[in-house]
Amino acid sequence: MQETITVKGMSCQHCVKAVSAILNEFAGVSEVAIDLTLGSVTFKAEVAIDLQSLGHKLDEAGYELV
Ligand SMILES: [Cu+2]
Repeated sequence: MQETITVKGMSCQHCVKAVSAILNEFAGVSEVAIDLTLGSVTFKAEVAIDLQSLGHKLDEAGYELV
């Protein structure tokens, strides 16, 4: 399934890489695409990912899952 989330705090390609890397830590996630202007992160997930865990990891990296 395709999912789209909104992440606050991304401002450059470094952020794109960092957030992509976090998403890719989750099993079954692929095709992560990030729109910096919108702050949107779109990805495919074979299984539902744990949004609480994702939010925690993003928080640790200095971003916020909205
Ligand atoms: Cu950045």
